[in-house]
Amino acid sequence: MSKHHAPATTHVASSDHTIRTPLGADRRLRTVAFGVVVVVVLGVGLVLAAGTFFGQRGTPTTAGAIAMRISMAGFDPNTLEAKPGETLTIDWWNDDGAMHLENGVHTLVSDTLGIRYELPADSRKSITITAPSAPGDYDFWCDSCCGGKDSPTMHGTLHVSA
Ligand SMILES: [Cu+2]
Repeated sequence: MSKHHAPATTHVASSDHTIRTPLGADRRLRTVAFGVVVVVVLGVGLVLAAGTFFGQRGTPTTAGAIAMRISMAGFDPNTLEAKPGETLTIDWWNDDGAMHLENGVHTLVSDTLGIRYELPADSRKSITITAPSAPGDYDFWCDSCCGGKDSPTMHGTLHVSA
């Protein structure tokens, strides 16, 4: 009896082995799994990218703030409108990498307006600019990249009118 039993066990084991290796099935499953991973990774990347390019620009963190981006291309928008004496809140953001920036920051500087702000790479912050009481165009600039004040690209204008 036990002599009969032993070959039966061997047979089960070997047929079990053949069931587990039908040619191609394993490989097909792996290909599908890989495809799913690729789609998920691309999807997450797209959502993150959309958040960076649309969300940051479109939704200032502070109510009533003006979203303004600083990059190698300058300030965007590069003209701000204000009434005399008005204080503007700027939701200022920067998605440049630190390696491209002097001291790792973009800056917003104006001697006339009495301001000097720094914005580290890949960040955003709320800043305020108070318009002078005299109407006119007031220049501000970034002095930490791309030629700084000497570069026409790195300037913005505060337009003050009653
Ligand atoms: Cu800059």
